[in-house]
Amino acid sequence: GGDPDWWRGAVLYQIYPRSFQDSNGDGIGDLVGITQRLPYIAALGVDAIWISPFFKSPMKDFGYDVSDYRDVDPMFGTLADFDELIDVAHGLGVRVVIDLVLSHSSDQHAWFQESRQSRDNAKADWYVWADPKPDGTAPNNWLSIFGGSAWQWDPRREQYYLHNFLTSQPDLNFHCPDVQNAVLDVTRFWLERGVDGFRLDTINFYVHDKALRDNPALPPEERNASIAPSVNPYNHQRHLYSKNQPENLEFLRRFRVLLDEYPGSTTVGEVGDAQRGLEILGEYTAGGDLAHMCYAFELLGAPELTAALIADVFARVDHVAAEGWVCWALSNHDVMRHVSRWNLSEAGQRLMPVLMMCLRGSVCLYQGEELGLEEADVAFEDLQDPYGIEFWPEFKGRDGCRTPMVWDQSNQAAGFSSERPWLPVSDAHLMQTAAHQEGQGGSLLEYYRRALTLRKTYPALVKGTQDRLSAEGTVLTFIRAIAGEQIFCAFNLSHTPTRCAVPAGWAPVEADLDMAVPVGQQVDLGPWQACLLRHT
Ligand code: TEU
Ligand code: CA
Repeated sequence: GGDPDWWRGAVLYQIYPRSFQDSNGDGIGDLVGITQRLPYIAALGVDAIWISPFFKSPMKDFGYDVSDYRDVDPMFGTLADFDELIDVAHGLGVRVVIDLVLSHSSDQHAWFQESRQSRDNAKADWYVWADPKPDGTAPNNWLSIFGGSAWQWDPRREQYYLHNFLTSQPDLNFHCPDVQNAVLDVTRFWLERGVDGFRLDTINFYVHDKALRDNPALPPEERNASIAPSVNPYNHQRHLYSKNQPENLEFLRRFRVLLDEYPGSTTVGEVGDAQRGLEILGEYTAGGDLAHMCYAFELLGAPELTAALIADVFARVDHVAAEGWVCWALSNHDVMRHVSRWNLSEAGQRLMPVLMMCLRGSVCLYQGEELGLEEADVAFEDLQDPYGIEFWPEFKGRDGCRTPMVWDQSNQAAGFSSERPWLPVSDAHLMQTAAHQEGQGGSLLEYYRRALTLRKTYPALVKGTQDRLSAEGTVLTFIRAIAGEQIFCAFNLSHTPTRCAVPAGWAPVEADLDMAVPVGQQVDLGPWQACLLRHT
């Protein structure tokens, strides 16, 4: 029920289920644990949760390798647990978005097991199979994000199969109509169970070039200088043919037709593309018949957060996605937590939720960011992420942002589990538990709650336009506007106090968020301070 357009400007809370709450003492978070913590999430004031994959999986990529799309992994619970989770969430006014990993499955999926049997079985074309070159080597030069060739030899079929990620994550062949139909059936299965939408993993990888043309090398000037080829050669190739094919849009159109049968359902497409991310995002969300929104990597990936960077990103988004919709995030389960990435001061940490709540677009918060958690230091012996193990020590992998939530001080696992957690709880997190911060007006948790309330109070911040974007020195300013309401927003994204011009006669918004108050047509902004003014 409710507003079918709820997702536009919504705030989603991302849950990494392994690390949120363990309910049965096996050291691994689960669905019952999430359900137990839903009141906490509802009290944050978010509109929805996005739960990272909980489907049946051999867990080679911790659930992003699905072996049965229609069942819950026993580690996480049962379908009945999921139904209960949805009921409780909906009762609390929280919508539920699940994470569909359709671009590839696990090599343990029955579809792949059948496909690899022969070249002429019923599912022979469900994955991307190709003959070797005459010298026996891989069909082309495509690389896997997780290291090495994107092709794996299969001795039974005597062919290679494509895997853009781990060798245990074979890519489904979206050129095959049966594959499209099968994943749409999976999608309907979950819509029928009552989910409100999907985060779609790696949607720009669905379709590959049928001719299997080689990807060109990336010219040196376009390479990310911080990533040496020895660390990950993937970043030195332009992925022209292994992803972002025009047929992706045709599939997304079919996907959208299905979703439109369920009013109020939504999609957040993940388009990871270091080179053309925003352009692709624009293409994939334009026109109202593709993805509802796409997830932007620009803020997640930024090594430094500056006024100029945000102004530039927004200028580019405006141009490419006039009809589309963006979903922003500062942290997630794949990148270093932003407090560490940007080495934020306390004031800087507090400004982040205010900034996010003022941006045009939807927003994903990642579990624990509301507590101010830093990236955990995970020792090599404790590493779980195959991506980290492959590239250690140049790249330490993704475990540092996946350590358990810290709830209270009831035990060494900070209330996450009664037993030893699958990844160690970070000592540095122990003084930042939810229990510590709950009800403390000065805590970051309460700050997040008030920032979310701010967004709900002013409709311009949710669905309004974003005009007059400007970056001057360290100050970012813009105006959010909707019929009958305008909000002027200014942010000092630095440690240095500064002054900025403000519109005359506008009143400060009502919010207890340490904001600067102007004198006349000027405001003095302290380190990492905001000023928000409204005009009706
Ligand atoms: O991530 C896709 C992915 O690898 C990008 O986020 C990548 O980091 C980016 O494109 C770099 O440019 C998704 C999931 O979020 C991740 O956890 C999975 O491991 C991956 O897909 C494979 O399913
Ligand atoms: Ca458990």
